[in-house]
Amino acid sequence: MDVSSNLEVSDQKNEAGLLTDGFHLLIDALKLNNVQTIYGVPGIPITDFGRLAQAAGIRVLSFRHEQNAGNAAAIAGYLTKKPGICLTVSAPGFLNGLTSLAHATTNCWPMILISGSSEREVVDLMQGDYEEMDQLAIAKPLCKAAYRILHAKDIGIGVARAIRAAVSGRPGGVYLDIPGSLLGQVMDEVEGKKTLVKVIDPAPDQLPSPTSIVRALKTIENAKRPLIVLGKGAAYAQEDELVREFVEKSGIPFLPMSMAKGLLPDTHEQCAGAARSLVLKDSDVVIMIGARLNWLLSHGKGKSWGEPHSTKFVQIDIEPKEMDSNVEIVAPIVGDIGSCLSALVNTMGEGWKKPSVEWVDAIKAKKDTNIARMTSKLQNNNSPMDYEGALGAIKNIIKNRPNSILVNEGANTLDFARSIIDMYQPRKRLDVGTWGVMGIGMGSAIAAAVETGEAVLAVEGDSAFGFSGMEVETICRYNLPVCIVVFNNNGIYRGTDINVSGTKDVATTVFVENSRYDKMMEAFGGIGENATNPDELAQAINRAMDSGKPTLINAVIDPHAGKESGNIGNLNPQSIVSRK
Ligand code: ADP
Ligand code: TZD
Ligand code: MG
Repeated sequence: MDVSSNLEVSDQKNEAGLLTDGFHLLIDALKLNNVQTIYGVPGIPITDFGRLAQAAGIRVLSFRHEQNAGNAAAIAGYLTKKPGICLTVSAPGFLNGLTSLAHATTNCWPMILISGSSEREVVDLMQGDYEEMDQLAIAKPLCKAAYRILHAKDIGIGVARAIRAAVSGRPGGVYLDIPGSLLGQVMDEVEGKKTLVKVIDPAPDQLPSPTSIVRALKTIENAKRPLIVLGKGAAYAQEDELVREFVEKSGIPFLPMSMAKGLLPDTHEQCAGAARSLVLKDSDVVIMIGARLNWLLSHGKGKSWGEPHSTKFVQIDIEPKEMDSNVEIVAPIVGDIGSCLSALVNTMGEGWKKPSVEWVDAIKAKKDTNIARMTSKLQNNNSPMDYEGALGAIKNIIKNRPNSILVNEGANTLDFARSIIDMYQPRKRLDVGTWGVMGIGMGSAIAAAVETGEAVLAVEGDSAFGFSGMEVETICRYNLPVCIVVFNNNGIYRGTDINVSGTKDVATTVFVENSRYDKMMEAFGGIGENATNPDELAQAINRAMDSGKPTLINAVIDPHAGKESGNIGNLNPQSIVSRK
């Protein structure tokens, strides 16, 4: 199908007047709802749709693999509070995008995966159509909602449903199935226009019950060692000033989860990030704000929570089912974070008693000790680099460039960076999220640059980078201000593992020694650099970020420096039979 023929459709007339078609109705429906960017990969049956959307003023960014386009859409949803849109072809393209749709859903980010699909009549009789697959059925268990549009007159309502499902309540991923034949369906243009729906108030405020606010404040008032945990739901909500007001008015120390770092600066005097183990173990009342008591918080129980002493939980979440998911929540507050926090702040009153000096001082002492212990390690200029030296350099860069967005994935590269690099502004740290998924790197970096216009620094393990590395071409093609630093330790966790079988294959975690990832960027016209010590690394990053040119720095990391699975090695099952 050639694009000019479709462009002409809307100029064709029937007896009643001008005609439109599925292509144009879908574009009009998206534009009416302020969709500005589509992330995808072209092919049958959506190639012309992408062309026409681009012609109609939507920014359509083509990727090299749908999973990366999907990860871009997912993080766009997180950054903007509007559904990120990913567009794919049928069966294999759809499946490639599905991983990121499930990732968006798991992380509570709004995203819509729009996939073309084959002829319904043929698919349902399993007659072997081109890329035949019952995509709707497959998507359903992996996302928040899944819809299929069969008639051009339903495109408006279908798009509206998808948008509302993605952003209302707990946000998540939505699948929208677009059979190829739908795009070609023709209808009267005026009638078609009438079918479009602009979603009004897509994510309405959800006010907490006044009783829940009073109950929560009573629990907090009686606490001896209270703690606030800020999660990425709080960052997503974009109620940054209210978060600050509640934290500062209450005087309660706060612990940011990974992607909530910077919601308040990590250098804020109430930040307990550098005393994480202590505050989890010793706190008696914990106020969860947009964070779940999942594996990342040891499910709210056990030794790290100081058991046998029991912690009481207050929880603010928009999803009622989240309450009591792992442990009893003594004071559930169900509502959106803005409404809940403003109710709390307004009900607290002026004479609010701040936490005891002993609690605040104990945290401060622990922070000071931990920070002092790290300081000299972060200043080393070793070659090859260790994680502390390399990340010490990057810590200073983010301090001087707090607007930039930090993308981060890997194992050691992730865990060390999370604890070493302070963040100063909300939604500037984008990482592997709830699943700890490798491969979010380049999709996140691209969407971050596109959606915010800020410079992006992607700190990537060499394995992690490999999952989306081909998108360096995409970064060069769109000339995005992305600087990638590959922490090259020759492998997964470490580059020193040995294959004990004696065959010639290297161990399962080991990559080609001394690779030069920087050459990949040069292949597409970007800038490649090789850094062997922290000073060189800092200079190369600063050059890249000053220039705004696509850059990849191969950072040579000591292959002995990492640990198995970074900080979460304890999650590995152990065989009782030792390796020979
Ligand atoms: P983290 O990984 O940072 O701990 P999670 O992803 O586990 O954070 O938790 C985020 C939580 O925030 C989810 O339970 C989600 O329902 C909740 N949430 C998302 N947006 C809002 C909002 N606007 N208001 C209240 N809760 C929200
Ligand atoms: N596949 C996917 C999609 N997600 C995963 N998390 C993994 C595999 C398993 N995995 C991790 O959890 S971290 C990691 C893998 C493969 C890579 C770690 O190596 P790295 O980082 O080079 O990125 P370090 O610095 O060498 O530890
Ligand atoms: Mg590595």
